Amino acid sequence: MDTSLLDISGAPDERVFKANDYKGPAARWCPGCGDFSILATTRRFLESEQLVPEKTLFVSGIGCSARFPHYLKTYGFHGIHGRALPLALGAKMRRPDLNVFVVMGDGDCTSIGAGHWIHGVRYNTNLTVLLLDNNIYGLTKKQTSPTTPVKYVTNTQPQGSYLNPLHPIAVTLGVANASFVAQTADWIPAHLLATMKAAQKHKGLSFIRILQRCPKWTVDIMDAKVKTPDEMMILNHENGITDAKVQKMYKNQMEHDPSDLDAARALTDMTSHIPLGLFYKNEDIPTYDELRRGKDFTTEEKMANIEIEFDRFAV
Ligand SMILES: Cc1ncc(C[n+]2csc(CCOP(=O)(O)OP(=O)(O)O)c2C)c(N)n1
Ligand code: SF4
Ligand SMILES: [Mg+2]
Repeated sequence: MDTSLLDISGAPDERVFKANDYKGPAARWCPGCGDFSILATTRRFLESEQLVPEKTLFVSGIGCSARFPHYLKTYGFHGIHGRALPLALGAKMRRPDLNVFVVMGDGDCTSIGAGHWIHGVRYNTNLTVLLLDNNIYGLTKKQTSPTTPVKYVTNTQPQGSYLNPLHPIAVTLGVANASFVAQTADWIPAHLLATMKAAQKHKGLSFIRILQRCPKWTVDIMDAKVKTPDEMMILNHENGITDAKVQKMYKNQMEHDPSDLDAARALTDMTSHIPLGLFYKNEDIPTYDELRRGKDFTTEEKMANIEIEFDRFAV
């Protein structure tokens, strides 16, 4: 580790970070991939919040989207498929001072990582989850994922996907302790940026589903949405996510109070439009860290307990 990056002096940090200061090596995604837009917006977000690079950690699993941490000059952990959340929870529990972000694809989060997704939401640890949802396993070349639309032709189900997709927002809203649940789109960077800023302010796990273009495998799914802005329904509320530019650009808007869980759940059934904005927020749910605080054993107590266990097996 480059220890010159660690400030242990306690002196105020006078550095000013520009979006380009967070720029890592050139990203290797297909031309037109929505991940580029999410990466560029993330750098703008890091600048706007002035997040200190060595205090910021991006954790991912496996997939095209999981390459994200490589392309940022912060700390990063490119983990294993479906396991980004437990890795991130471990890091955050040990180092609560870090800004922790989790980047997952729809396969990573809603398929192999589904158990961790549910319990990660329930733990409500203070971090931000970005679900980059392109409705397909991108890296492994067009395999059906749990968010692939029914009847959609893929390389694993060439006669069309058999099952109705799951709705990541509906599932998250069904988990105990869900405290911040939002939906946005990679091609509306102003909305994505406003969403990330709102998530950063939230105490607890912020879950953001980002509709993501994959021009290689699901071009028809997202292109239709990009070209039909009238399909979008912007959710407005004084406690929600607001951006004046977005409000000017999109004609369909509705008021939605993000403290209303039943209304948030009802929105996931909307078929006429795709709602974008803050579905639900609850600041009163304690984080796992808060619940645990003061209940931990000290190092000495842990050592003593281990000795007691060893003694039980002594022959
Ligand atoms: C344990 C394990 N199972 C399967 C794979 C193969 N694999 C790698 S990425 C991936 C799916 C990626 O899809 P998604 O999470 O949606 O990310 P995307 O590539 O679309 O961004 C799969 C099945 C793996 N790497 N490890
Ligand atoms: S396969 Fe799709 S998700 Fe993967 S890099 Fe290409 S466009 Fe992006
Ligand atoms: Mg995917």
